[in-house]
Amino acid sequence: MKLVLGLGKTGFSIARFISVQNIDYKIADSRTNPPLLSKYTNEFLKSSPTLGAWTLDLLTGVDEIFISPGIAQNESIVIWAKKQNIPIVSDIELFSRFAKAPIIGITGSNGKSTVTQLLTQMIADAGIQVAMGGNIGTPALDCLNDKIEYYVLELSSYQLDYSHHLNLIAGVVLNITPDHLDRYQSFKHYTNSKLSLHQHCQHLVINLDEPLAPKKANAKHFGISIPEQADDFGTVTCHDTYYLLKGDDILMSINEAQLIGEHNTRNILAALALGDQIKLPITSMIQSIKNFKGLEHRLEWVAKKQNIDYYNDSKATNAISTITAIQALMHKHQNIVLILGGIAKQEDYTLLFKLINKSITNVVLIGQSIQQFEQEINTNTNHAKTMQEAVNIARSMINNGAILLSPGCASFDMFDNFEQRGQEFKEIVKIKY
Ligand code: UMA
Ligand code: ADP
Repeated sequence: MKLVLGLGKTGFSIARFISVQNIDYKIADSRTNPPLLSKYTNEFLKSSPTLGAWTLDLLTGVDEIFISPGIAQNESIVIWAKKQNIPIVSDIELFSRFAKAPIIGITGSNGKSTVTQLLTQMIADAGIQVAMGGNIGTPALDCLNDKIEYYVLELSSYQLDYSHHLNLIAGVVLNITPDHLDRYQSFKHYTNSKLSLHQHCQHLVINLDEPLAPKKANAKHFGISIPEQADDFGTVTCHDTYYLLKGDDILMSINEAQLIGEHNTRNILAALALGDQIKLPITSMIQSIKNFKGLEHRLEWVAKKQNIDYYNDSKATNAISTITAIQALMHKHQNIVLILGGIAKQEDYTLLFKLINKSITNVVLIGQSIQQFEQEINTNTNHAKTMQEAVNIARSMINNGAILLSPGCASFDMFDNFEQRGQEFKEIVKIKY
């Protein structure tokens, strides 16, 4: 008997998949009212999930556990199962056992979704049937389809922690900066979790600018400098413009891409290197880059109104992604008002505060982190209780330049999720201004 742990998107997709395979299972969630409970009981009339605090008897008769990524390794059920030597497996590993087409895995602290989406587009543009899933939103098992020729999966460290055997044709750890430190004993543990992806890949792509990712002789590399090897990807600057390179060959000017900022140049290089690992035609990949508009809520340009450009970077939920957004816009705009705050992560925000104090003239603080952030920021600062108030205040602070929503924090104190936070910002900008 299998035990499915968690009744969110992942648990639901596992239950649906293994019931089609006629595999005997039971399902449990430590929440008394998990988000997909009614959907589950409507679809699986004969199965009643065990809800509420974990109990040891859940493990009786269980030979394998399929676990949701949100369940941490220090949860009692995980500790008990490990003591009893019951294998604990992610939905990604289960997927990998059944997928008939090659799988590409993308992890990293930031940029995963952008690279996953861009690479998927590159594969589709090359006329190949491709499916995209994993941490990006669609559970991997929901993507399984015999017509698919490639799978592109965004993988979180949580998913990697429970994945012991993945068969990936290619993969990349984009970058490693502190995140999810509430879930890991230390940054080192988090780093190891990310780097565990390497053990699953036939062909590796390595970011030369990431000191924590060890260089490998047979990998394809990318980085901002001129590539040392003919097969690697990099850039060269000429008259203040970046050009993308494969070896010595100039591929395109970065100005022809719609994505902005050096971080996105890195994301593009990563996607190119992965695409090259599976032998996609370079010309087709270049066209895909030129057409790619980027993802909603990631440094998304919303509108220009009365000399002010509005950007929605609601997906920036940690310090480094807000730093990245500021650095990307600093080159375009002299005046930037930053809307910042929410539930601060357990990480060091010092570098962000330094950058703000040096380069940002006005900040509007929102959410639970107001007091914590206010003590560190010595530029002109205001508070707002709602997004509407935040935009109103930001608007009153400048006559030209940019208003950037890049909270650097989780959204749950004021919103359901980062999508709702970004959506509200965009609606206010579009309707009220
Ligand atoms: N939970 C319990 N008890 C349980 C099961 C879950 O309290 O028995 C809690 C978790 O602690 C967590 C929440 O419920 O706070 C959701 O966890 P889940 O594992 O049920 O989540 P799913 O709905 O299955 O969604 C998961 C990913 N969620 C997490 O990793 C927390 C989604 O990534 C992913 O899109 C989805 O599978 C499909 O693969 C979201 C995410 O926030 C976007 N990921 C993190 C990130 O990107 O930073 C890693
Ligand atoms: P993820 O899926 O890893 O969260 P996204 O592609 O959704 O990454 O981007 C999230 C945020 O991270 C963006 O708003 C952007 O500010 C920042 N970001 C994106 N790519 C990078 C990168 N390569 N390096 C640093 N920050 C990045």
